[in-house]
Amino acid sequence: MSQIHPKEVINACFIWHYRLAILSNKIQTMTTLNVITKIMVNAKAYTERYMNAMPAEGYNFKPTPAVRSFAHQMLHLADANYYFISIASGKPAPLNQESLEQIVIPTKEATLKAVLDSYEYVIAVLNETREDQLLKMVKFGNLEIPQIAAWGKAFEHQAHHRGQIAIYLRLKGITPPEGTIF
Ligand code: NI
Repeated sequence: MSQIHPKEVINACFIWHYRLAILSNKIQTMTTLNVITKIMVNAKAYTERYMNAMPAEGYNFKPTPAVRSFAHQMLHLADANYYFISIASGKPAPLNQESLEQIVIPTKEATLKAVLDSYEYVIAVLNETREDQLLKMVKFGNLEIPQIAAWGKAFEHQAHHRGQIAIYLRLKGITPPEGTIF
C-alpha cells in the first residue's frame, strides 16, 4: 500500500474545500479594488512567512556572489513597493528618495520591519483609493498608463523577488512555506 504524504492530504483538503464552496453556491462579488486589496494583503502575509522561515544568520546569504543577499532581495522588494505605489497613486513616496537597501542594517529584525512597513503603506494607499480611480491615467516614465496597470506591476515585482528567495531557502535546507491562492 502506498503511503499518503501529508502534503497530499493538505492538497486533497484544499480541493474538497474549494468544491464545497462551489456546491454551496456562495458567490461573493468583489470589485476590482477589493480584489487588488485582497491580493496585496495576501502578498504581505505570504512574504512574511518566507522571511520568518529564514533564520537570522541566513539574511546575509547569497547563492552566488553576483546576486543580492537574502536581506537585500527583500529590502529591494520594499523599495520597489514604495516606488510602484507612488506611481500608481500619484503620491510622493514617503522614503524621500532614500533606498532601504542602502540604509537599513540588514538584520532579520530590521529587514522584516522595513518590508512589512512597505506592505502596510501599499494597503493604506489602497484603502484610500476609489474604484473609479483605477482607470485614471498615470505617468510611468515616458508612458501614460491606467493606474490599475501600475498596481499590476507592483504585484508582479514583489512576487518576482519573493520567488527568488524560495531558492535561497532551499539551498539552506528549508522548505519554503505554502502559498495561498486567494
Ligand atoms: Ni527588482
